[in-house]
Amino acid sequence: MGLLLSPGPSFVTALWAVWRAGGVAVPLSATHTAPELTHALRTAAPEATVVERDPGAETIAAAACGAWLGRRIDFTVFSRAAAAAPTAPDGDDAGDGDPGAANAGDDPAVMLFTSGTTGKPKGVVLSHAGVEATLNALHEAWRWQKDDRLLHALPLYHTHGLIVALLGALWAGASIRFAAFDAPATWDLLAEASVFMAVPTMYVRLLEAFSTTTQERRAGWAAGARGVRLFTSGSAALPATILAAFAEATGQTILERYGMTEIGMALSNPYDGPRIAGSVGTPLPGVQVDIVDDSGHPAVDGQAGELRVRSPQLFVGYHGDPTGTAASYDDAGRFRTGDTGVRSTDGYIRLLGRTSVDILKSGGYKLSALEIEDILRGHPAIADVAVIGVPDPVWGDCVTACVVPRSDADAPTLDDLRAFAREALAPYKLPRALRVLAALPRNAMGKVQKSLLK
Ligand code: MCA
Ligand code: AMP
Repeated sequence: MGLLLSPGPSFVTALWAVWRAGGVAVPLSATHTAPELTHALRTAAPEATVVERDPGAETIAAAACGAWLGRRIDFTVFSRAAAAAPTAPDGDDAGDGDPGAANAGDDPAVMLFTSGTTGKPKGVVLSHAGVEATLNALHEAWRWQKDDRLLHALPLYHTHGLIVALLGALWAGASIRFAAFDAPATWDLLAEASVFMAVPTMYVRLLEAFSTTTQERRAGWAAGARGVRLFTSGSAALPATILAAFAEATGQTILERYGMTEIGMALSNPYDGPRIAGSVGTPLPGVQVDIVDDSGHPAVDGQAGELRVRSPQLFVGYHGDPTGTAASYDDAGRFRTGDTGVRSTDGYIRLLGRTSVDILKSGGYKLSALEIEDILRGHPAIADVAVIGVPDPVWGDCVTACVVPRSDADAPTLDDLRAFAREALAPYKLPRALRVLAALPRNAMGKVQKSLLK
């Protein structure tokens, strides 16, 4: 069942209904274009999609539905009045009802789309048992409590917002305040929260707002943040400068952790004990993280290699792609993350980057350079194109299009490219920078040498 609903009680109600009915939830995003949504719907083939009565969501769903082989999608509308309902049931009532049809264990629970190195996003299927393993690991490691109050500002169609934050809180019977991220408003709301989870870009934005507001407001925000028991960061590298600046502003040391849609959460700095800047900590309970050198041998402490993971949290597979699923594991049955890291003698792991230059992270969203190139290549003034991620203090990677124009006189501008690609790509995938070149550097095999471009 597709869920095209913005974060809030309607989403939670629909998610629970799908699970109680024994279905698989496929959270979708209204920020995605009709072609992107069509790809997700075509891949997941849900029997129906729950759509909010919101002009944006309805229009986009209608476009995707129409383009999608005529398969019928039921538009079930949830009233905004449901927003008044509490998000977490009272502890004593939580077990009410017959779990009869509900699935569990190895049954698929959710399909989340994530970008890969081969172009269009892949549907990652997670089981109830896998999700439960993530929740149990984090519940213990981060000391979730029933009286926690989570300030939720993340999108719900990815692991971070859906599983780590939303389900993490509900698993503990805690309560949730949904509020779309907006730096000043988020600062104000922190005064009522005990837990806040974010991607690094959000902390950058919070600090920008902090440094540009009045002294009085700054004091109020700092006091509010001091009452929060846990700030976490993940989905992309948290710069050490941001960790330090946030600690100076609020007295709070952000807890950084590492995960991936396919593997759930693997590494975390400790709740008690030193949270080390630039480090993603040690394996969570039940998780094995090996670091393997280029020839497949275990790396020694201090030696860089690829992170390989064995964990009860691992995904069921890429939907409809058994070959891709099998290829994502090594011979020892460990998931190949594509992330490079190094373990120091104290057991903490630092991430050094990704093995593929074609995977970018912008504001915590994973992007495929190839997916963006495929669209830009259709621009009539472009003869050749390569997309790279250039390090950026706000976004992590700045999506940069390196373009060879068909003629100098006709070279496209950044605005042209963005306007052209906007039809097909979500706003966060659009290029933010443009370099016009006479030719792209290629090796003897004709492959673009992206490291040279960078
Ligand atoms: C928004 N824009 C972006 C991004 N977000 N551009 C590039 N990268 C982005 N991530 C665009 C907007 O469309 C807009 O474009 C312009 O930037 C300014 O928008 P603004 O309002 O300033 O941004 P925002 O809407 O506040 O969004 C920033 C954000 C958002 C809140 C940081 O990107 C976000 O929610 N990121 C979270 C991603 C996430 O949940 N990732 C988890 C993946 P224009 O000017 O054209 O209108 S799960 C994962 O990674 C694993 C499992 C893990 O470990 O967690
Ligand atoms: P996704 O495919 O959207 O689930 O993104 C997973 C990827 O996000 C990982 O493979 C890492 O490259 C990256 N990631 C997650 N957490 C961190 C972190 N704390 N530091 C650096 N990269 C991270």
